[in-house]
This record gives sequence, structure tokens and C-alpha cells, in this order.
Amino acid sequence: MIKDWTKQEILDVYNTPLLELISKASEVHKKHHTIGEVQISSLLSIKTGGCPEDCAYCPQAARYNTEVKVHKLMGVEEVSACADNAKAGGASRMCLGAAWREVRDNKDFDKVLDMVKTINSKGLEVCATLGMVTEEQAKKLSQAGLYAYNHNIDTSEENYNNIISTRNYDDRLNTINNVRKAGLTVCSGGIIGMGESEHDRVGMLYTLSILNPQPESVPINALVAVEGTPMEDQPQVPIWDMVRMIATARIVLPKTAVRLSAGRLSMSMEGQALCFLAGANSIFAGDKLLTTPNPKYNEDMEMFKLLGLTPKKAFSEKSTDSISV
Ligand code: SAM
Ligand code: DTB
Ligand code: SF4
Repeated sequence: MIKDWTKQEILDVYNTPLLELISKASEVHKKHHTIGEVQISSLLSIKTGGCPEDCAYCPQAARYNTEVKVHKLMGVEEVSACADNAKAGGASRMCLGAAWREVRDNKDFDKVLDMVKTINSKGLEVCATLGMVTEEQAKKLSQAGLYAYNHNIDTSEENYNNIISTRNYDDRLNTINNVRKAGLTVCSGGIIGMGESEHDRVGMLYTLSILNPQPESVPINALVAVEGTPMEDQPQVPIWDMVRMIATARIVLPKTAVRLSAGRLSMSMEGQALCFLAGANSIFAGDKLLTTPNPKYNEDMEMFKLLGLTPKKAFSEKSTDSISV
């Protein structure tokens, strides 16, 4: 049984003296996961830019003047070749991202279903992040072999309208619900460094913690402040905030894969090591996230060697009490 957390309890965890917090998170991590085992996900932007939404952090929103070039949906062959590369590099999961507000029932969706089938047949877990989906669409993705659907809540319910005005928190929660009903695993997390308060960070973790079941995977992104977006001048997130956020996520979401997601390029190896110690057990590897750079693949492999990390195999479970992610 996973404990029901109150916001106050999560806030108390978040504000625990740092070394004590890391130590507690590490204990929880050991109990539910294999220390040092880290899932490698590869990320591919299959449709880039030109998005009608106004997410203040996002370089792909059409209304902001960023350097992102709009690119129509990629072809299945090209995506298949990228999946081969990702697999050869040790990835166990491939995540396909599209700059869409929502999925529409058209030829492009059929093409995405083909991509999912193709990648799944290679033995990789396939994840997609395509915006809002209906239960029907989620079922079609599931039938095509999709393993997980990523749909971030991004921040607290209270702060949501300060960041995005073209949809609301309930729209996000509805899609997560549709994904669950279709039997897919849920990947949902958010971003820190957007000017949110500690209460917003805690509120976001609270919302994730009360999802029943809890998400199998929770990405914690440090904002990548991109020129041309309303967030371009946000200061970089201190590594200590990232460690605190990851440790708190690990404690309130004990069985979940906590992903140290965007922002790694600005983190030292020592900083990332603390994140792994605090319970992070998943990363995006590959030179690019969706549109912004990520650490070089070779440097990540050096880090794995140095810290004694091992890539997690696809579809593997640690023990009977941990959910496969
Ligand atoms: N359009 C779909 C959606 O919004 O759900 C899928 C793609 S969207 C780019 C996926 C997630 O990337 C967002 O929910 C957000 O959490 C994250 N993201 C986007 N831009 C980011 C940035 N500049 N820094 C950190 N995370 C970012
Ligand atoms: C998530 O939480 N982070 C990833 C993935 N899910 C899709 C995306 C990060 C994007 C960072 C900005 C960019 O590269 O465009
Ligand atoms: Fe569009 Fe997703 Fe970017 Fe929002 S986060 S602007 S929905 S691509």
C-alpha cells in the first residue's frame, strides 16, 4: 500500500535538511528499485514547431519568435532508422514527441500508429507525447503496441493558468484518465524553474501522488530557457532544487521511475550523481531532446561508467512490488 500524502506532509519532506532528505530518498529507492539501474529513453521529435498552444516555456509554440524550424510529420522509414540507432546505443524506450495540441483522427495519426508498430516490433518500449487524446485514440495507440503515454501536468493546479491559457488543468487530467482507461502506462511530470513557488512544486507532486494508480514514470524537467519564449530570462534552476525535487518525488512516488529529464546539459556530473543518489532512475539520452541540446551520448556513457550505472532492459521489472517502466 502506498501512503496517502497531504500537501503539508509533502512540503515537510521537501524542506527536510538536504543530506537527511537524500538519505531518506535513497532508502526508499533501495527498497523498490535496483540501485544504479537507470532507464535510458531516446527522444525523437516527429513533428516539430508550429504548435497553436501558448505554453510559456515552449520553443515550439507558433506564437513565439524562436529559432525552431517547423517540420511536418516525419516518415515511418526515417523514424524506424532512428529507433535502430537508439537501440544500438542502449536505449530501452523510445519516446515520440509531436507539437500538437491534440491528436486528430486523420492520416497523420495513422502514420503515428505505423511508427508505434514498427518500433515495438524491434523490442523497444514505445512512448508517445502527442497532446490531448480521447479514450478511443489511446486505445488505438495501445493496440498498435504503445507502452506509455507522456502527458505532463507541468506545475500545480493553482499556477497552471499563469503558464498556459489555451487549455486547463482538467484537460490534462482528462487525457491522463483516458490513457489509463486504455490500459497504457502513464508518464506525467513537470518543470521547475518557471518562477513557481515551493508550494507549486509540492502541489504538482501532490497531484501526481493522488493519481490512482500513481504514474509509472514521472519526468522532472529543469526549464531550458529558450530565447524568444516568455521564459527566456528565467534564471537557471539551482542543482539543489533539482535534487530536492527528485528526492521528494522518490519518497512520495516510491515505485515510479523518476526521470532526470530536460536541463542536464547545464548540470555537472557531480550534480547528476546526487540526483541518482536521491532516486532518479531514468534519463533521456541522445544529443538532442526535442529541439534543444542534451549531453553528448559518449559523455553520458562516460558518466555511466564512472558512477557504475547500468542501463535498464526493456519491459523488465525489479521485483513483484515494482511496476515495469
Ligand atoms: N505537445 C505535447 C504536449 O504538450 O503534451 C507534447 C510535447 S511537449 C514539448 C512535452 C513536454 O515537454 C511539456 O509538457 C513540457 O513539460 C516539456 N518541455 C517543453 N519545453 C520545455 C522546456 N523549454 N524546458 C523544459 N521542459 C520543456
Ligand atoms: C518530458 O517531460 N520532457 C521531454 C519529454 N517529456 C517529451 C521534453 C523536453 C523538452 C525540452 C525542450 C526541447 O528540447 O524542446
Ligand atoms: Fe505545443 Fe506541447 Fe509545446 Fe505546449 S508544450 S506549445 S502543447 S508542443
